[in-house]
Amino acid sequence: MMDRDAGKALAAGAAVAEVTDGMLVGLGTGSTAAHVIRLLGARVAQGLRITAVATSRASAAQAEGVGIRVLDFADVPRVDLTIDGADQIDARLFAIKGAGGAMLREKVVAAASDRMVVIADRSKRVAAIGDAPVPVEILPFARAALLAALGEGAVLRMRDGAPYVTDNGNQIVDCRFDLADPAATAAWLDGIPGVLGHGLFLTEVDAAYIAADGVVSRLERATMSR
Ligand code: ABF
Repeated sequence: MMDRDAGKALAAGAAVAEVTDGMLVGLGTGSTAAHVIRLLGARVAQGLRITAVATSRASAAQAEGVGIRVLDFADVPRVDLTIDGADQIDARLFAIKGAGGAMLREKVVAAASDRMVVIADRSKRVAAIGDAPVPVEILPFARAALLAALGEGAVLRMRDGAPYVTDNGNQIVDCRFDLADPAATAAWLDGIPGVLGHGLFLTEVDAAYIAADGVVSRLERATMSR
């Protein structure tokens, strides 16, 4: 656990080095992204001038707590650089995100970002995304119909005996999909009425910093496909 946390901090440090004066930074969610916020707060205390948007209330609160000025994303048309964690990431820079429940906000912020970087310890790096649950944010009104539509293995996420509620007031269904063709799965999900978002990030990630054995390696998207 200590080793994993050290890896998260190392990857976060590599990504934070990309942040320069004047940037508007997208802040991710989760324990890896929390290192980014902590490190950015330290740089802000030393004079770095940035503003930020956060992908969750928790990250906004942490950022404000360390002196980072957080803007309302509703007022922000573009973000310079977003740094976020993932549940799985592969060499194609396909990621599964959303174990933390924030993937809808994470995706809209990523889509509005000139550059989106994933940071992770080695446990997240896989040959091909697939054996992690794909979280799907749903309209609670359509819960039963969507559970049926999302197929075998779809489980409503619970917390303290009640459905988990996202920052957007919605619910999450954790799904098990055969991801032989991730783009087809993402397109299918995107087309289901009542599905508001999902954790398949296939085009959003521009680069990843992965920490293993005290060394950070960077994966960079080779082509301009966004
Ligand atoms: C966010 O937090 C999510 O997209 C992802 O599910 C989760 C990763 O959390 P952690 O960094 O704590 O493993 O980035």
